[in-house]
Amino acid sequence: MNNLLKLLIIIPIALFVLGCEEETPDYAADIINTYILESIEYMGETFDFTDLPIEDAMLVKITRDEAITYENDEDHCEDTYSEESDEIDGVTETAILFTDGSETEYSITGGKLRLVEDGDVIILAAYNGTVPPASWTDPSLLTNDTYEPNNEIATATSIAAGGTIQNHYLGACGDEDYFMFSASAGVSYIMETISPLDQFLDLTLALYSGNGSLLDTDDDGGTDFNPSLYWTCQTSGDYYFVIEGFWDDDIGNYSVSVVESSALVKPTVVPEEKRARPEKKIRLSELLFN
Ligand SMILES: [Ca+2]
Ligand SMILES: [Ca+2]
Ligand SMILES: [Ca+2]
Repeated sequence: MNNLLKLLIIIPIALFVLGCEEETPDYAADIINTYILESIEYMGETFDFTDLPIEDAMLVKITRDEAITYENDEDHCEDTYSEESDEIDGVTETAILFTDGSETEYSITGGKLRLVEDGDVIILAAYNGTVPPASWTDPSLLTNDTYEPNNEIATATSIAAGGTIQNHYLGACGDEDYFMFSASAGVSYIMETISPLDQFLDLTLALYSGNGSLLDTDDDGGTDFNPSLYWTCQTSGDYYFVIEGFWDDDIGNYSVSVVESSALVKPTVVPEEKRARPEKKIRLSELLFN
């Protein structure tokens, strides 16, 4: 066979092979992005995380070589966060293949990445913020409580004793929310909090006089794990109360109010032993890429 003939045969074959390679879709490119966990369907139950403050969020960065999950430290007390990498071997049309032999099914629905693992469905939405978010490395930065700072009497939030409800957030570890209200001698007041039961927030309340002496406290006198304090004012003036978590990892939304009570008799509060709280949320990263 002469050289020209050889070339005529080889060139089309080479072009065909190259062409095939070019046509292999780059599936990885479709999913390379940074995401925020939006919801999980776990053992048949759906958990929606769209309203979570950023300090409780889980972030996922997918690159060509790895899937990295980021989570804040568990009780948000530290300036640390966790970062867990799973090495990616390849991406097919329907699955992310990891170097340890495991794989996660995926699809892209409405611009969101939908992962399926052991029957659990994980929805990730694109995330444009910084990784890690500022509040993960600076626990003093709260993202959704406009009343901060209020961690001491001097910066207490004013609350009217007329039943106005304020929505607060018990944030970073050690967050204390101080309130100030004006009370009149002879009038009784009820201070109480309400929190969504699914947050398992266990709040406490302590009442102080204007000079900072402790007058009374309550833990679970209200509904669920919420405090409710009934108190009769002896001397007109400004009074303070502080809302805190019973546990170090109590974090979440609650509402608070102070109402004048016209009740002539102090409501009977049945003393109750401290109730055990259900185990808090599962560590989200444990559900991913395992
Ligand atoms: Ca707060
Ligand atoms: Ca505070
Ligand atoms: Ca409590």
